[in-house]
Amino acid sequence: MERGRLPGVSAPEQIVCHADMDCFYAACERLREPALRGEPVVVGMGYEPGTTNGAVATASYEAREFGVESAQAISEALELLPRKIDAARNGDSVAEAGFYRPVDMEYYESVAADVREILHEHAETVREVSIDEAYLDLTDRVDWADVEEFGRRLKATIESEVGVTASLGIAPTMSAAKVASDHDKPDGLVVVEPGEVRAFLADLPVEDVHGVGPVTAARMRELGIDAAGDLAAADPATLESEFGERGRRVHRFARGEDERAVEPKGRPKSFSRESAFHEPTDDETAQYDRIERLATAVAQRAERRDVLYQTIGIKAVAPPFEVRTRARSLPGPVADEALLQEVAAELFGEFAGQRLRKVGVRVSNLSFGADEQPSLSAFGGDDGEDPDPDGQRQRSLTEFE
Ligand code: DCP
Ligand code: MG
Repeated sequence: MERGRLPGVSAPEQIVCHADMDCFYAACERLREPALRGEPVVVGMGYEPGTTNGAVATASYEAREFGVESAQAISEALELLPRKIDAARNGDSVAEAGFYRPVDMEYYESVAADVREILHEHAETVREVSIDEAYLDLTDRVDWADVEEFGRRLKATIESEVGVTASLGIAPTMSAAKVASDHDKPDGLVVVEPGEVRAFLADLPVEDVHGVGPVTAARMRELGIDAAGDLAAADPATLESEFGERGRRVHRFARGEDERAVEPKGRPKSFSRESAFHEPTDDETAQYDRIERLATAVAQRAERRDVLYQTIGIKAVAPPFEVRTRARSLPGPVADEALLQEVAAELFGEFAGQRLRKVGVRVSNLSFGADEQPSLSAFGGDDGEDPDPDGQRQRSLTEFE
């Protein structure tokens, strides 16, 4: 049995959208300086003309065509670009040739805030990963048949209301959505439907798998693992002995297995699990059974995190997307699996026997135990994104529940 997966409860059926703005800092610069549109633009920090100080933060796609990439020395990057002005002849510095702009975080943050506002209008649950990147849980918003149209509209809204372009990946898991958004950049929209994830990934180079950094990829190549499909087919025990828990995780990602739910950043406000029936059903026994299993899963998750809960809620979704919720608060915080099951079943009673496509259990009003470790996200990392794919930093396993 896959860790974290309950018998009889399939992997949570999610529709996840990963949004990542294209050459974000450069796009922001172009927004306030339209003359830069269509031009190679390099954005970086710490550069003084005539010195080799400063590294590239990002570059427009036009600049990337000349070999400019982030983390390169700015002086080197500017050398690669064709000059609008022959800097040397005119006595102008390269920086004045019109392609370099210094980082202006305050301005980029304001543009990012506008983008975020739109993202939050398009999904109840949004996990912000970095200044230009977020995961959206679309599960209750759209159906697979409509996701492409949804994606087109979201992209068009960002472009018309903010003025930057986004690339979107829509997939049943966070890790696949991340790969999908990167797959057709810039201005991309890639939909990977359930059941297609493994085939979508199979021919991609192994470093495209979420969580595989350059160091890991190099070692994998030595082991004959070149493509994501090779990683998916590799022996998980071998991967674990080579790469530790990370090896098992990227193996799962390459197979399209990723149980993570899109959760907002920071300390969770709630824990929830939901599960769709294979087909909408009015079978009470099956419904109560599912509620009980979900309650168990939620209780165990809270227990692992050393969290008490005071409010218990359920959700019942009638086809197509009619979401109904009920909740009850207890007199004090508890961590009690049997009580959670009992209250969830009671609350569900109102909907039992109706034709439902999905049910869920949630606990909220949480109290965190003294042992609760701040997750890396408190330090700028995140479990959706992997800031350190080669595992130089210690990461908490709970982040990958
Ligand atoms: N950034 C940075 N240093 C890096 C990488 C990124 O300062 N090594 C900044 C500049 C980017 C922004 O973060 O504009 C977002 O990072 P992305 O990795 O999403 O890069 P871009 O948005 O620039 O390009 P892409 O179109 O590939 O997403
Ligand atoms: Mg980006």
